[in-house]
Amino acid sequence: MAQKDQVNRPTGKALETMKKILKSRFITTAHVMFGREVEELTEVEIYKTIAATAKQSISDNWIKTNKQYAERKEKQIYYFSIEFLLGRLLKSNLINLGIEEALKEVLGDFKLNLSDAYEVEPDAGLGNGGLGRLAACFIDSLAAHRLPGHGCTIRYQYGLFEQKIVGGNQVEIPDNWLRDGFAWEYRKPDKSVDVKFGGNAYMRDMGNGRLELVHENPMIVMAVPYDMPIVGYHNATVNTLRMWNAEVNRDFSDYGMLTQEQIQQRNDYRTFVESITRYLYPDDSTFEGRRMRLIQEYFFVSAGVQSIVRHYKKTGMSIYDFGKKIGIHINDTHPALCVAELMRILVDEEQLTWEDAWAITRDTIAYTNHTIMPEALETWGIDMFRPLLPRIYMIIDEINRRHMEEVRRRYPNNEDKVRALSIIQDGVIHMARLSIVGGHSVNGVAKIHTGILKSTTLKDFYDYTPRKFNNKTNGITHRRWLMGANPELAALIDTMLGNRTWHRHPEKMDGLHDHVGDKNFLEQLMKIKRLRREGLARYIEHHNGVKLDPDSMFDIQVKRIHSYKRQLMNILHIMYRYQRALSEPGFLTQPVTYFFGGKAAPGYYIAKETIRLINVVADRINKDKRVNDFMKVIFIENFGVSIGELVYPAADVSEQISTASKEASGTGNMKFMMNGAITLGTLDGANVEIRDAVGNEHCVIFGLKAEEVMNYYATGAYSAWDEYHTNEKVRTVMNQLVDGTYGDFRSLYDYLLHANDEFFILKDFNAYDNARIEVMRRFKDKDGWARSAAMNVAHSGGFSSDRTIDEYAREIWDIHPVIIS
Ligand code: NBG
Repeated sequence: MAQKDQVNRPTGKALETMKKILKSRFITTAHVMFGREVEELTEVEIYKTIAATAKQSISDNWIKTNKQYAERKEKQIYYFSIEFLLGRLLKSNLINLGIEEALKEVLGDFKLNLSDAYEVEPDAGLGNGGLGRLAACFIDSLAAHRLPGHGCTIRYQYGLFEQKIVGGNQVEIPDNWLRDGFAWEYRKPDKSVDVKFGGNAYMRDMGNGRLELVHENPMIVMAVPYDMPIVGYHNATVNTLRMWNAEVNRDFSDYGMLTQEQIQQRNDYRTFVESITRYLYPDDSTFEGRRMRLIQEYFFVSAGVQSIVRHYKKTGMSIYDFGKKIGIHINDTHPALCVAELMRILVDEEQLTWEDAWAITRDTIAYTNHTIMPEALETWGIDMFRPLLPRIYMIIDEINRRHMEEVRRRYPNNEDKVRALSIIQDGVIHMARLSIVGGHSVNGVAKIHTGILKSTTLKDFYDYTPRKFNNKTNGITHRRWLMGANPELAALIDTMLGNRTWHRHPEKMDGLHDHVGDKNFLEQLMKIKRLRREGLARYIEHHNGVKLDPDSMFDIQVKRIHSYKRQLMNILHIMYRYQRALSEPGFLTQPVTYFFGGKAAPGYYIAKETIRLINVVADRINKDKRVNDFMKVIFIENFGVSIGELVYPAADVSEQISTASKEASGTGNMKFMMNGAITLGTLDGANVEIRDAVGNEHCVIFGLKAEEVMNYYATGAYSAWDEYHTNEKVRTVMNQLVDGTYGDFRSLYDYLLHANDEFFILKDFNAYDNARIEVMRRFKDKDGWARSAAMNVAHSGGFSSDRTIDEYAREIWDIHPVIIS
């Protein structure tokens, strides 16, 4: 078994044979797709030819996988997520197929460079941040572990906007990622389903004591699936990510006999339908364009659940076994309508009793909560919801009526409890509550987060059904974030461990622990870190026109820009150090390059002002010769998955400075750690578990603890005004926001004081200052630092999404590996 789990790369004769096959496929593909010789292909055509060549290594296994799952009647899991932030796919597919090396050599024969082709591929940016990227890591791990699990999402025509910085400000450009077509998708029009909106729904008495649903005059939207193969790592498993596209109804061509009014109606209908899957909402914590968002949610939920039931029925298994054979996972509440949609199908279409349908639905569904931020906990007003989804509303109302009966039996004469547990309250539908009541499992994404859900955010539900609650700490795929992004480090780990078992069993990376005293290993590690800093420095010089010192300490904060993530605290602290440096020559002793990267939601003023402040300060400092040998500040434009692959490996310090209790998990923290950066962070989200894994000597923790933060909120005992008046460091930099030092940033100044510093930026400022001094002190001790970097790499295996997915598979989904042969 151990032998089988070894990852072997083809060598010698096997490699030659593989190259021969790939070469002939490559040439033929160029002929078939473009009618050209390889030498005549454009850059984009080269990329597409390589992708199509790779697809030939995928398709057989894809067909086999689907067939064998169906034949063996294995339980299947469907991961519903309104976002999948995949990034580029060519490289990860080649790595998973095990043909990257061979293809590199084949291309070499044509004087072509595989890494140039990688750069041509646009990012599939169908996500905002952590939530969408987590979904992408999960489907990678499912396939790697041969688990029968698939994704379900929306095929947005435009992904998350492209960010340009113009005059320091963020400007949003539409991300037309499908412009040149998407190489990895397969349109499946024969698998389309109809999704119904609006109209009038009611129960009609059939006269024989039976009631039947009538849904009159709904607007019908055709949902067309585009399937993407999800390739397992060095195995024959190929799962599916299904992306739904909204299209006008099939019989929509006959204009012959229409009146002007009918033509107008049809045009309105077309405009509506085409808008459904046009944009990804550029906000992962608040809601804009609410009605359209709800339409998107029901659209992909209804299409997805209908197609699952249809497929399931084809296998010939009984509908009563549905919950044993199918799992539907709802990634945050956006797909929460799965609960009601599955009930609708089982009751209205499959004619099951309510009780049977309800038991099946609860067996099928499980829910992950990703935030405690109140503005991100979705609710829908009935006045908007009901006209749009009349039948779904009726079902939710009935679910809630029965649920309330149960609650009243449990807590007689306790109407406070009833209100707290009600799915519908004061004219509003609470999606998290629907998800909890309609499923068998609720999980948070890091230990501390799950603890807060139980003790605070979802306390009433935890008390009511404690057994549903569990924790699944997030993870990241080490294949993309280490083996793909940092091949030199991966090779060093291979050498040190003497085998590649860790590729499949990342927890085996902890074998590196025995080598942290090995001078040679640490030297190699530091060499690789420098190499990666040089790479990032080259990119920045090209993009930002700023020359960096690759021997300076790279201190990096990359993530969405949000007040609770406290990029503002970071830049205020840089302003503070700069100002000290100017007044105290010799104050700076350690060269540091500070990096920021991340997008702000277009309507989020404070976040956009924070970006502007960072850029104004960066510009000032980078041009100031007095401090330049010791500090530079960089804003990385358009941060996303692909730029991340360049950034994480180059970091020395990983800034994870959210207000304790607010960051559910964070996953960037894991990407940094796995590449040997030291965490500078609060005890929030998965930072807590990172600290537990490496120990206090190998990370730097500071600031208020979650309980302290929650206590301040509960008692109101904190005053930003007092902090401002009593803390000189804070006052100095705050004043610089309004005294013209950097122009006018009164909005940020007012925000901090008027919102009573809701995220404790001023309160944590001194602790942050001390922590940063401590980090620099440690960085100067080269040997100690190298040891810390090594310890972080060594203990990062537990943060692979392979571990996370195994836990979901065993503890929530009850699915098992299926060997495809
Ligand atoms: C985000 C959290 C992160 C977490 C990711 C993935 C939402 C709603 N939540 O802390 O803010 O890492 O989810 O779980 O996007």
